[in-house]
Amino acid sequence: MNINWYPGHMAKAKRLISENVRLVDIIFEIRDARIPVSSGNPDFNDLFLNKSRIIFLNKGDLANPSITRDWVDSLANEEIKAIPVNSLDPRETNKVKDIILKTAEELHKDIQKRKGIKKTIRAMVIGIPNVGKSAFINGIAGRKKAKTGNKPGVTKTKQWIRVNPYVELLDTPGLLWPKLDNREVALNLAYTGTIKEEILDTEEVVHYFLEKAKVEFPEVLISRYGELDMDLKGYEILESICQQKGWIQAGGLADTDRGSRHLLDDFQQGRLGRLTLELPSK
Ligand SMILES: Nc1nc2c(ncn2[C@@H]2O[C@H](COP(=O)(O)OP(=O)(O)OP(=O)(O)O)[C@@H](O)[C@H]2O)c(=O)[nH]1
Ligand SMILES: [Mg+2]
Repeated sequence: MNINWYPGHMAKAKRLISENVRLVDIIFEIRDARIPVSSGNPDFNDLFLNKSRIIFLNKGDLANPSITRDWVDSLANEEIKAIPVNSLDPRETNKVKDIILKTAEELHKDIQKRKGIKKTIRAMVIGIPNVGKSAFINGIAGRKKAKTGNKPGVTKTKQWIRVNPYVELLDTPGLLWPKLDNREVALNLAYTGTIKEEILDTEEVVHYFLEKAKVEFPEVLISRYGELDMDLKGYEILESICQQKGWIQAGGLADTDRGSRHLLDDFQQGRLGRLTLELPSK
């Protein structure tokens, strides 16, 4: 795939984040629970060296819940605190808010004890594009303060949002992987909608998605699209799906352009069920 991964506004986003690191007490990293590895930008490790960090596995409602629990355990083994969440469900964001306020209160008291000042605790919310940073902040703050949207690149600049009298969250623009020489990571980011649709070859992306699906979760394809021959190649399965669904061009050929967009949307909206694409290593 030939994709311009790192456009100018990414360099700008990175600068903005690194300039603000010193202003914050803690980092909240938002990842996608369906791809907990691919959605963690390796740049963050350098940018946030020595800062305490909590990872939120967002879009938990779209991921396989038992694999999400495995991820939380596996990250805990590496001494990384990870918390699954669905940012669109107020019951879940309220629970997360309690955890955040408790952590902030501890920090607040600690700073007061050491320095004798009542300091506002500031957390920077970071993550790759479209992972749900702004939705997460809105969930925690309990109102629609940060603009969200179902495409990458919605948040263009930083924005502080107050959660309570002594806690503030900083919304930041999504930061893509610096370079994407790992094809599997690139594809995972394409499947989940991190990369702008306009610069993707959707049919190629869906071909690879079907190559994976036919091995790892064929029953999901069959239950959504009907009987399919899993010995076929990904793009041939796409053609069969188009035929079954009646996505046909004039002349009777499969409309794979339309079909691939439907299929990607079905996955992204959870209509294929709760699917996690990356497993923790045992
Ligand atoms: N199903 C589900 N959708 C979510 C969740 N969190 C966010 N979304 C959706 O994901 C899309 C992206 O959310 P945003 O909050 O705009 O993402 P962002 O990380 O701020 O994106 P940028 O600002 O573009 O980097 C929106 O359509 C949200 O409604 C979640 O937990 N579950
Ligand atoms: Mg945003």
